[in-house]
Amino acid sequence: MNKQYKSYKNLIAGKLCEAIDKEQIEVICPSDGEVFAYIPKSSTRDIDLAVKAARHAYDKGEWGKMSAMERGRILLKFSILIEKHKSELAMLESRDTGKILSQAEADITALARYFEFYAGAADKIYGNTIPIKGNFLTLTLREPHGVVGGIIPWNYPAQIFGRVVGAALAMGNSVVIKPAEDACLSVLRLGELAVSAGLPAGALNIVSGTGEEAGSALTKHSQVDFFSFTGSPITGSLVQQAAALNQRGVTLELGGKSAQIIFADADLEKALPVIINAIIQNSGQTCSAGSRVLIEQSIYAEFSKKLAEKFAKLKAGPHDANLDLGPLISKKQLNIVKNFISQAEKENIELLAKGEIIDNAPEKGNYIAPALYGNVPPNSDLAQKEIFGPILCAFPFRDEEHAIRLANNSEFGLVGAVWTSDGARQMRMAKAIRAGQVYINSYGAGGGIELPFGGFKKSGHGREKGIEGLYEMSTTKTIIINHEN
Ligand code: TXE
Repeated sequence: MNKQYKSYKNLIAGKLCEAIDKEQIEVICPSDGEVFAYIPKSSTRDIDLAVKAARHAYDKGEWGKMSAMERGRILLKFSILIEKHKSELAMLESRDTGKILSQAEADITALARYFEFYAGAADKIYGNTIPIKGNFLTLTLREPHGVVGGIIPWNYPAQIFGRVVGAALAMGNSVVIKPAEDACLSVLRLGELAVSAGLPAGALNIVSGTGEEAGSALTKHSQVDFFSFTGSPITGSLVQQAAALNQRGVTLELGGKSAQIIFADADLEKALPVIINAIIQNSGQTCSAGSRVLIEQSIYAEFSKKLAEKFAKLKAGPHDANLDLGPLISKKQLNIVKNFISQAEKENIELLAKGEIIDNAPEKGNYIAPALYGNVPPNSDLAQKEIFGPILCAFPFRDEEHAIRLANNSEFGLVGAVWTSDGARQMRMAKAIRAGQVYINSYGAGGGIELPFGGFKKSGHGREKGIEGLYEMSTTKTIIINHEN
């Protein structure tokens, strides 16, 4: 281990600590391939300690007894503290994930907003009274699950931390987070800030390590009451199976292959940059990336040419070089994307345009040039699989019915977009698209903190963000009072 690099620590029971076995994982910068920090490589024993701390905080500690108003106040302090450390956190997130600095800054703004939003909502979640016949009064209470285990990925560590932890803590749960081994420095740093914000010991625990060891130990732990997972469908199934052994609930957010549908009557100039940004944002490593563009036949040639011209000018380089895209997270992800490109070449899928990697990009960085493919066969892997890279597939469509069929021809269903000036068509299309969020004449909503988010089909189940995110982090208790004399 090189002493000049910072060793980050787990947060367990309010204390920053190394893994019990003192093992560490090297943190590699995606821009230059160099090690620049270390994180704990935690084992089952560390996870067990964290779950016990969370259990104690919820069952017997200060956290479990705290009023919703007090919880909200602490979360607001945390939000303000995040804002104060915004540039430090953004730089850390950018270097750790490879995302361009402006994206990392937007992510930290969204992170602070999650805590602000859920701080305000903490004491505004009510139960109901239900009329039933006879001498009964029936009440429902919304209660926290207890201990929530959150497994978060590397593409948006800070934002996903915000949506999971903000909602879980606001509802009164205690939390154990296992962030991704590929990028989690912002999350570990947030553990330090949470202590400064006055979060009671054990309310939030953060334990880094591999998915196979620490992640799996968390999902199998019998003392965790509910899980939130964001990641791949394969791992999502493992998490769901492990949770099922203890009959625990899970929200799963498993990515997508989202379609952006553009009709001839749309404002094409307005749509163009939005459509491009929806796929190059975070170098395409976004669950809600708009990775398919469906273009009405009559404007296919003209619009795909315009897209191609813009694509050819896109530049990829280091995270801090102020370009359009940064590197991909890892060599593993780079190989996944390269394999899709080689397969597209073998299948002679039409390459309409390719951006560039700047000349002086470090050789050991994980760079990939953004690419636009045209007339993509609808059942090819390029059209069907989540690539998680800056690769956009274009398809022509004949009419509304054809556009809907193509859009829904996917095992995923996370997000969709429709570009048209016809109001009735906007609604028809929005209702027909099988996805959790549908944008009309836009894409993305600055993190969409207030908006329910989640998938249909293989994109997962359960909803995060907004007030629905709070409901997921709670359960209903019904109290039936017999007031007969
Ligand atoms: O994901 P994993 P990976 C997709 C994307 C990407 C692919 C693979 O297509 O190319 O998944 O990425 C933890 N028990 N998404 O391999 O394995 C792991 O440590 C419990 C989409 O990184 O799903 C990390 O914290 N946990 C996605 C988290 O799961 C386990 C974001 C995600 O890793 C585990 C990321 C196990 N057995 C990738 N194995 C999105 N929806 O945005 C791993 N983990």
